[in-house]
Amino acid sequence: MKFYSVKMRASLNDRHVSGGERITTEESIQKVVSELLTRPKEFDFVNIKIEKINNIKFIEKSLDIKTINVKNHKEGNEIALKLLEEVGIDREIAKAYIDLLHTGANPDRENMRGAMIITRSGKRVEKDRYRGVRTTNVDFLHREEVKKILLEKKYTERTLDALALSTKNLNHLDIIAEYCISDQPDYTTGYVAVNNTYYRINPLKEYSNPKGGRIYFVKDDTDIEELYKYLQEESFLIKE
Ligand code: PML
Repeated sequence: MKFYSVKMRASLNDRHVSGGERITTEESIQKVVSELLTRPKEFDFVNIKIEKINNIKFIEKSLDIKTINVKNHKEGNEIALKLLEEVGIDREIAKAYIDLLHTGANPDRENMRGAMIITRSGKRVEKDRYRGVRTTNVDFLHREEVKKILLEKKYTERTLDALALSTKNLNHLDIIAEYCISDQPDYTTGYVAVNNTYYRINPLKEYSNPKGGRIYFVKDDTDIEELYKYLQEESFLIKE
């Protein structure tokens, strides 16, 4: 079977307003393009890129999801730090970078476009502190079925996309953990992905905070070039 990557990004007045990506079969390209085009509420520019994937790989199963409801984002972050400590990430190191993410992690103290990469010993190693690294080219083989199951459990489409992304991340042996909060001011549920589990922590950030992003915690001897190639170029479908 042939698979295609379909990517959409829309902007208004030169500001990014919406984006999305799918991996789909040849027969479903039109349907997927139409669906993606319903995402931006308003735009003056939209770019749709469709590319054939020559070497698709499969991941058998997505991370398990566990939801942790807490009183407030401070309690949520305490739990996040404990989960990270359990896989050997130093509490002070994790806290310093998490605080940075909540207050703007690029050199202008705005959001980065992609993720920070932090080694276990605390070095910040992404190649560009504005761009960060972006995990792309991942989707569920049966996206609509997985989406239905997640929505029935009162999760959101954001969970679906984030679960795919973090499943690809943790499939790489050098990524020990991921921490994520949305950059949407009203979306306060975040997650920590560790030990094959996507811990959905609600809330993980303060309501109305426009800052957000992702941190990938990696082994000290990670080959950064190879990691970028894996995250940005290799294509994966998650079977279930
Ligand atoms: C969830 O609801 O499971 C958390 C999703 C966080 C998504 C962050 C983002 O990509 O905006």
